[in-house]
Amino acid sequence: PEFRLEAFDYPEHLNIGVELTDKMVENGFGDNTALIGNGRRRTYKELADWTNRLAHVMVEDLGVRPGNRVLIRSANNPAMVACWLAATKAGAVVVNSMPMLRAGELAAIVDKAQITHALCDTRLMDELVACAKTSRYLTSVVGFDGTSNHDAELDRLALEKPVQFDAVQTGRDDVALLGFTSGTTGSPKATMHFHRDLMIIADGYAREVLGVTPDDVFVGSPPLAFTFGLGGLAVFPLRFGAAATLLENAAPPQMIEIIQKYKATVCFTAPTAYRAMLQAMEEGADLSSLRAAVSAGETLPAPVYEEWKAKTGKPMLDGIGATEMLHIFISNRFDDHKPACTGKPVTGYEARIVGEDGAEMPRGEVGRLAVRGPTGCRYLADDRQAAYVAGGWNITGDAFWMDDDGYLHFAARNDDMIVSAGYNIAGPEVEAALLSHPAVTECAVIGAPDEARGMIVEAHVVTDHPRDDALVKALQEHVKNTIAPYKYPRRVVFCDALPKTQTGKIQRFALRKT
Ligand code: 3SK
Repeated sequence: PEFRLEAFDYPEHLNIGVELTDKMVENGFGDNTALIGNGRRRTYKELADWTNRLAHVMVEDLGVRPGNRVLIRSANNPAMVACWLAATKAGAVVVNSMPMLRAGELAAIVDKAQITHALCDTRLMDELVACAKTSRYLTSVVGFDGTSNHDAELDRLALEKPVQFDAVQTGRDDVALLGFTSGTTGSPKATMHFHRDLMIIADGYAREVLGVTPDDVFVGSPPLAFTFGLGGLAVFPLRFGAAATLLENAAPPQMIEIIQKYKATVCFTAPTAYRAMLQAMEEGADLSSLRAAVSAGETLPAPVYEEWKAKTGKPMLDGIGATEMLHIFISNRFDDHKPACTGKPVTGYEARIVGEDGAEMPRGEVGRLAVRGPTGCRYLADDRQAAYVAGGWNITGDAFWMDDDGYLHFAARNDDMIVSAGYNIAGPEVEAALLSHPAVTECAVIGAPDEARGMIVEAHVVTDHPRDDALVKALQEHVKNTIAPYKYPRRVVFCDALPKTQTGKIQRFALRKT
């Protein structure tokens, strides 16, 4: 579909829950499949009815009022999407939370967002109940059946309700969502997103870059609690009458099975999963239905990009987003892409590279990526707003450089830059070199203190090969032969797994502490 900037000109009253369900039915998509999960398909009409019944319960039985903050705790499944849409119809501000959070982590979110109501998959109740016991805000915790058998309190109450609901007339600039940052560093921050922001990411990125149509079937791994997942696996398909497959366990074998079964066309995941898919293709998996492979959340190593292109004939769409901006703001395009390059800003967004003093850097020089656009950046009650936002620009934690043609290239997260004997070494570049060695399954590169050089490059490597000195030597030689030799890892540490956030980002800071 054609992309038009004026698509961002939304009516004063806008409710994202209504837009993605009842409006879709009104626009003729009622019989299209909206959600696939727990072995069932649900049409847009069924989703509209389901969310309207749930919204009745929220208002009439749970006492949810416009502006109340409602927490949803679940793995990715249709019931979680239904609860999210229903809560927005009831005018609530939703916080989607990661299913694995413990009571203490939930308490920090509940306090920060002043959450009064929580909707929880009954299989995940214990930690939330423990959190509610000591909370001064959270007064209502209700269970729903994440397996979609409608066998929990919320579902039973909903069955009694009508399928029509007069949604709260929210304004386009009313807050709809609080996105908590995944916290690779420091304590989590909450970012505020309006109803219109959720439309913009669909009408901008998903329409312009992906060209979503009602024939698309989406699959992916990011949790819905992470805005990457909420956009890619709920907002984008539902905005265009397409179908979303939702997987509670979205490990590569499960995604591959779903891609083959439902002929999925658009995939959102991280490079590690794409590596597993490439391996599965070698072993005969047919992933030819995929027309768009979106990679974000982690640096896309050039070998993965190249191999994907060679095997599928299509580019992998590398992009960078942030919870602060809601979704992807810089991306490659199908007809405009380069290896080891993140692409150009999505329409509506601007990017520039700034130095420590905030001044713009010359082309080709590495600095901090600053971005501004219609979906951010607004922290909820956080003193760090001043440190991260200047003149409307969100100063990200990523080091990038811009080439002469305006393409943006990732260098490192600011704290992943290693200064060794006067050399600036970008950890991800060394990681990409290591990943091109067949013995390396996953790796993370950090700077380790060293008396002589200030810092040395230290690689943490997951491998299924024998972990011996011969492999260390082979990896070091491989890096020296792939990139400038001074960047080779002087220390190689083998490990069983890398520490990761719940959104799948490698926690290099945790390795620095070991
Ligand atoms: O790149 C990311 O980490 C990200 C964060 C939020 C939303 C989307 C993306 C890709």
